[in-house]
Amino acid sequence: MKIRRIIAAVMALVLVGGAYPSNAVNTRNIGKVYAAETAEEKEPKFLIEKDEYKRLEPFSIKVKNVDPAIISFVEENIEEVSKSSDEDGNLVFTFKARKSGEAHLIINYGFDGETREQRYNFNILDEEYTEENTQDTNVKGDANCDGSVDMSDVVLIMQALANPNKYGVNGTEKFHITQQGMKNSDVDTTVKGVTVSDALKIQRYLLGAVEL
Ligand SMILES: [Ca+2]
Repeated sequence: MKIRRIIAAVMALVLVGGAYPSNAVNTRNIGKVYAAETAEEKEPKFLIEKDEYKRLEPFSIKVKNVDPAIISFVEENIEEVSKSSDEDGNLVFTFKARKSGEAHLIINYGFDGETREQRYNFNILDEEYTEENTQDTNVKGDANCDGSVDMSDVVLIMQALANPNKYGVNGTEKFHITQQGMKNSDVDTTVKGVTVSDALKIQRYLLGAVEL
């Protein structure tokens, strides 16, 4: 009886000892691989197409695995214009740069209980208006260089005078006045340079009161 019990105990030990450790190893290995894949899958990802854009050309940054509620941006010469998401589950933030030169973006986000940041530098190129404007016409009063004289020329002159940062020769707005436009606008020869009197003279011309 005693011997049988000892044999049974030894058999049990062998069975348990043989089977248990290999099972444990298998489980641990599978667990490790699984955990590693999942961790990488869940890492925040930032996708940027290129780091050089033209001024006012919209560009997007795709963000994956970041809670949209805990993401914020520090923007320098850059502004967020829209936020959406694509079919792959990425958050898509669209930006625009105001001026040519350097632009910087710092993305602050929360992950794994800590605050992280991701920095990007962009090179913003000047938009090439010259190509469109090579057909610049030498028409008196044609401030916007579209080949004809109408109220929009008067409006552009007034805008360029009132807000040169936006509508002056080096203005930030897409349809700012050009060098040629300034030359065309200078229709009142009694006053030097482009002034309100040029805008008024063009208005009088449109009414048929004067020649340019
Ligand atoms: Ca015009």
